[in-house]
Amino acid sequence: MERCRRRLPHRHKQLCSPAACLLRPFMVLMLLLVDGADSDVVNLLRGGSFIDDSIKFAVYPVRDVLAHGSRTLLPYWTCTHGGVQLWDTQVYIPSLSDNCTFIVHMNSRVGGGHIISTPLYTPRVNAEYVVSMSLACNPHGGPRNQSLMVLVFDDNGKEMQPRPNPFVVEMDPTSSMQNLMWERRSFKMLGTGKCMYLYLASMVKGYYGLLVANVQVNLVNLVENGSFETLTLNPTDVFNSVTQDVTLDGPRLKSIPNWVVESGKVRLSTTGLGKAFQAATDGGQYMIELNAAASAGEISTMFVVPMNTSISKDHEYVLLFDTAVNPIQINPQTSSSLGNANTLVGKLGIKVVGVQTGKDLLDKTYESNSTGFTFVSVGWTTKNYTFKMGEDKTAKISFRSLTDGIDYGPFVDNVAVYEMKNKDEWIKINAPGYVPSSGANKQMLAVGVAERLLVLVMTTLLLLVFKQ
Ligand SMILES: *[C@@H]1O[C@H](CO)[C@@H](O)[C@H](O)[C@H]1NC(C)=O
Ligand SMILES: *[C@@H]1O[C@H](CO)[C@@H](O)[C@H](O)[C@H]1NC(C)=O
Ligand SMILES: *[C@@H]1O[C@H](CO)[C@@H](O)[C@H](O)[C@H]1NC(C)=O
Ligand SMILES: *[C@@H]1O[C@H](CO)[C@@H](O)[C@H](O)[C@H]1NC(C)=O
Ligand SMILES: *[C@@H]1O[C@H](CO)[C@@H](O)[C@H](O)[C@H]1NC(C)=O
Ligand SMILES: CC(=O)N[C@H]1CO[C@H](CO)[C@@H](O)[C@@H]1O
Repeated sequence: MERCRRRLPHRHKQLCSPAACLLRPFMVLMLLLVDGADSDVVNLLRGGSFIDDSIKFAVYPVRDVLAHGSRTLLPYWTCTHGGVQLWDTQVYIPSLSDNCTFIVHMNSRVGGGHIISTPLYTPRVNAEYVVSMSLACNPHGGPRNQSLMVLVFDDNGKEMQPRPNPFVVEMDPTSSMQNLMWERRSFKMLGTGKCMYLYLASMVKGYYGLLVANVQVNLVNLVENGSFETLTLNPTDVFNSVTQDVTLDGPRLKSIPNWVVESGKVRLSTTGLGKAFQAATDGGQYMIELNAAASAGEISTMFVVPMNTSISKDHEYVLLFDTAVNPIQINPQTSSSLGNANTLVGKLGIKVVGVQTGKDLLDKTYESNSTGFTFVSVGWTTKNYTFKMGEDKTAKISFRSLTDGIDYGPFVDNVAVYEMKNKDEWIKINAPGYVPSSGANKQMLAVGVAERLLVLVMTTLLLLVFKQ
């Protein structure tokens, strides 16, 4: 959000539609208040699960959040048209993968509702992001086929292109309150590096419509398990109960799926509150330290360019990862000439090698140090490097500590690779042409300027209320 805050006033100087000018003070205020997640790998959408612990479903497990009534209590989202309802997942059982989320019923007694998200920041310009959500038909009734339109707006109220086809869900007669038949639906969009909003509009008339849960926006990452969150440790690899880490070595070890310890030794450390170190921007539970047991280590992974994604071999790819240096250990022999015994200098070698050609596609070093950092504030930095795949369709990424003979060194977490799309080309390929799927509820969707204005003002007010 830091970047949202800096960008907005600057942008509006150059391009100022009447609505945007009016909204500017609200927008800036709102962005100052939102401290949403800013990592590339985790869900970028705040409040996508509609969770609000302050809401108690005491009487009847349906909460109206009619836009034009007094009870506009949809957490983080704003209802701008018609009405929606917030449902209790104790009564309406969510799918197993959507643990403990609230559910939004997109219709109410006044018909279909429209809701808009809080500002969403996709930091990577022209990277693909997936917008996904769980949908189910209302088990109590409604039309056989129910549809939901999802639009993406920028902060000037301009709709992002191409417009995705509406999601159409067919009623499953076996679906019930205890066993809702959820379907995961998604579409892709390009990152803009600016603030955007998701707009969900029910296209079903009447009281009964679609249920929505667990809305997510994630970067399309070509690296699998880039956050080291999935582990298959050997029974002999036990986390030390004090330091909360385990040393891994040898290419034969498959402790971290999709990763290999190429040489030396590395440490798998726990991250998060009460763990060995502060979590990286993924907020995950594990990270890798590239030194352990007096040895510099190297890890690697492979990624494949998906079919049909790269049209030109000149396309650029971006490697992202979080890094820092172990801040807790005192290593006088590696500290600077300044004589600060607490400073550890970590030097990281980063390489991407094309598998087909054997060429180095990227070869960099990055040096940083632990000055001023502690285990609860390790100074995580997200680095980005751009490279081209050329003729290669597969590549190997490796991270290596260049400081040998010591126990502690650079950290790596949250590794991601994405392709920088050519925007015009991408829009052409992905434009579905607006063809409503068979059975879609045909209803004109008009999202006027006034409505957008209302959305932003209401979002601002809601945030102010939430922050009290
Ligand atoms: C669901 O989430 C809650 C808290 O968010 C947690 O306590 C519980 O263990 C989770 N259940 C499953 C099955 O993951
Ligand atoms: C790639 O494109 C070709 C031709 O357009 C198509 O036949 C094929 O199904 C596509 N593959 C994928 C994985 O989308
Ligand atoms: C540590 O890093 C800071 C910021 O990059 C730099 O100013 C300082 O000189 C570095 N110290 C050492 C000992 O390398
Ligand atoms: C990429 O890294 C450079 C410096 O290495 C930095 O100036 C730039 O802001 C970064 N870009 C993004 C999008 O993170
Ligand atoms: C619902 O959609 C399916 C395809 O998803 C279509 O075959 C069917 O005819 C539609 N039913 C109605 C009642 O519109
Ligand atoms: C977060 C992530 O990418 N996890 C993956 C780690 O690797 C396993 C095994 O390939 C996948 O199943 C996970 O999805």
